[in-house]
Amino acid sequence: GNMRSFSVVVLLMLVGAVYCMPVADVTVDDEHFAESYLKKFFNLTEQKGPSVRGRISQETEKLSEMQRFFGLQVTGMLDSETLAVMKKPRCGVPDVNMARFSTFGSNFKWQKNSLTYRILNYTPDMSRAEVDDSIDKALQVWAKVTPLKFTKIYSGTADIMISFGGGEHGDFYPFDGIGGTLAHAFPPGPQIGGDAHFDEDEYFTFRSSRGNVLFVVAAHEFGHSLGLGHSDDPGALMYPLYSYRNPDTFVLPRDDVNGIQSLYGQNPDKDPSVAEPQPPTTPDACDSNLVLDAVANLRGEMLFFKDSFLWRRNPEDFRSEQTLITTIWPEGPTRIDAAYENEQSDRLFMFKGQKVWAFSGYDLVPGYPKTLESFGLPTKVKKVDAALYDAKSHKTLFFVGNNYYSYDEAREAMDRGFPIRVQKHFPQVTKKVTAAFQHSGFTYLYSGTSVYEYNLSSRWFFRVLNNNYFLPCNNF
Ligand SMILES: *[C@@H]1O[C@H](CO)[C@@H](O)[C@H](O)[C@H]1NC(C)=O
Ligand SMILES: *[C@@H]1O[C@H](CO)[C@@H](O)[C@H](O)[C@H]1NC(C)=O
Ligand SMILES: [Ca+2]
Ligand SMILES: [Zn+2]
Ligand SMILES: [Zn+2]
Repeated sequence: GNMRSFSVVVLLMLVGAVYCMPVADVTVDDEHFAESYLKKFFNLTEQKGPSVRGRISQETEKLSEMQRFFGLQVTGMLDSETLAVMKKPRCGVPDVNMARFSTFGSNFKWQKNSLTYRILNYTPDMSRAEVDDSIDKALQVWAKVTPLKFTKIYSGTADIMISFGGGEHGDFYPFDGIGGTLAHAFPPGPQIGGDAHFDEDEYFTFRSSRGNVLFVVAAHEFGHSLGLGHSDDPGALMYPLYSYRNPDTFVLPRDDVNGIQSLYGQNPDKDPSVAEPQPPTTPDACDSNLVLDAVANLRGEMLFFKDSFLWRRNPEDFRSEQTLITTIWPEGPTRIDAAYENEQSDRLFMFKGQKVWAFSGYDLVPGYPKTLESFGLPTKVKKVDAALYDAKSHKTLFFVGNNYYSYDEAREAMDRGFPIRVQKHFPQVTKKVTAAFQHSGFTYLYSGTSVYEYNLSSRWFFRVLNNNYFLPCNNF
């Protein structure tokens, strides 16, 4: 039959949920949950007949596919890390055939550049004006980089019909109540094709990070309405998991621009004299010129920060998971200067300019962000380049230009006799310290792409390493 009959409905959706911090055991309920997840998003099919072995091998295969897609360790087994990713809020559209950007093929693109849209009903979570503005901005995200134009209509059938509804809402894809799926949309085509549905059991917001920003969810769904599938690039708008993004500064990432332009081409009306912000790209751990913004520990994991992203790595296994900082800390800063964990107080500090954020787990500690002065750093310090918590002495070292300061965590005051020139105590480091952390009792000072290994108490220098010593390049 014709692809457009939607015998295989390629539904796309965004999902939201809890990030993994503590590790929990996998229960029977979790196994059922995982099975329905794989059916919904990875085309796990109901196996007919009594072959239990066939069923198990298909589940293992689909689970491995899911783990590969999300950059998890590929075990084919349901572990707590995999389960935590399954429980994140996401889009309802399946993740089959995923790569960097994906499309449904040229059969699933609009054959015209002028499209209409209509908002059928409104969510009570926001004012009507906020909904109108969010929807309009979300469509403009795509219009900016393509020849597509969107016109709003108030009656009749539009190409893209937009509605809010909970549970069973008129198609064969009922929503699942609060959590899980946030929305779904249908690829280009007649009737339901192009339409976008939002789960009314979710809480949508205009720009608050406490709730699901409607602009972000809608911009993602409209990607599907225009013919894009999901992307496995964790920075892409078309990544299937929801992350908070600031609507006021959002720029469509490079992977999504490449995807939509592969279907529709560029915007011919773009004025080349107007400087537009460049589409952001996702940092690559395999880039030999990568200079990290900050490195820190968090509850036994290693965190490597770069731009709006971080990689998390459990030191026991040599692979890392990349995610947007705002996926974990919606209230956190991006493009940070430095970070460290105080293991005793179980707090993670992030520095950007003269501001400091403190997090306890996922939560911003009340009273933050504060200023650098709250640590007793002189006002002339405009930013710190790196911060390091020494587990032995409970002192935190702040690297600022060619100098460093020592902060006594117990006294909550700067130590006397500082700043000291970095060169005096760490003569091997000839350029600015750009990041720092400790691991297994050793101290690591990053300077550009090099990592200097020391024993801090004896100031004994061991060796120079490179970024990939701790941050694995997974593109084997
Ligand atoms: C899902 O799997 C079935 C059989 O396992 C296959 O026939 C079908 O094409 C698959 N669908 C997609 C969208 O990959
Ligand atoms: C660092 O040096 C101190 C003093 O010489 C020593 O006691 C300690 O074991 C060393 N630490 C490491 C990790 O080698
Ligand atoms: Ca839901
Ligand atoms: Zn989606
Ligand atoms: Zn629907």
